[in-house]
Amino acid sequence: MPTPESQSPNAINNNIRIAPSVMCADLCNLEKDIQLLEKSGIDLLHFDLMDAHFVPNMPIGLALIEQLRDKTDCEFDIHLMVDNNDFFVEAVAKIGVQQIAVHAESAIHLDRTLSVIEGYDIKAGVALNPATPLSALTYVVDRLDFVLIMTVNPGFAGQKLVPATLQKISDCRAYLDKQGVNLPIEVDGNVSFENIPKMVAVGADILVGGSSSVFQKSGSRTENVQRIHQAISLGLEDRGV
Ligand code: S6P
Ligand code: MG
Repeated sequence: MPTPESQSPNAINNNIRIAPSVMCADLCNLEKDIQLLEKSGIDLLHFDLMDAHFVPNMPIGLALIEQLRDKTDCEFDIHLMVDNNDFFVEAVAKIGVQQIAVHAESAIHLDRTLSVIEGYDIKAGVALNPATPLSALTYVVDRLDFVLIMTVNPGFAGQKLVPATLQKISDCRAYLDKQGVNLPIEVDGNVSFENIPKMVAVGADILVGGSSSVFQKSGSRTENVQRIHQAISLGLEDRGV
């Protein structure tokens, strides 16, 4: 049996996973930055795919994701912020990714799109904007492998948490419990050292780390990931774990 010292920090931290947001990385030295992150003990890489239409930004594209696929063994977590979900699902599925979230607000045929993702044997998630009610999950919950709660309005890094989203994470956990499904809740937006304990305490499982944590300029990548683990431990204490 592994001793606590030989376990990964994530095993110790109740399998709360850290997903650095690649759009916040050093894009001119990305391969090096990703290698640094891998050594720091992160769990998956979060890619924000935007089309400058559903959201007014376009930080990274398909070619970049494809080239990075050969450079790391990390799981790829794709967050689609696009109008044409089906086009991007096909494209990233061909590259080889492990999970994809589509926004309920942009997916006109949400059930079909989720079943296409499932057909590729990729984990499927629904992303919800801060103002979108949890009822958007009602008729698709059986198709889901995770839920992505946006804690800022999508499109940009460096924003402040939308305060009501903390209650929303808690409500989402209660909703999933009531449905009898134990899905991970991913949180994305201002997942800062200060906000992580509160998010974890109310039920967050996958933390997208951006400019306010993993990539915060005051610390190295390794120091920042260690601070995240400390913040997770605080949140788990509050959760009673
Ligand atoms: C925003 C995007 C996010 C950001 C991340 C940035 O639309 O989905 O993944 O990259 O939230 O983190 P931070 O700490 O700068 O808010
Ligand atoms: Mg994102």
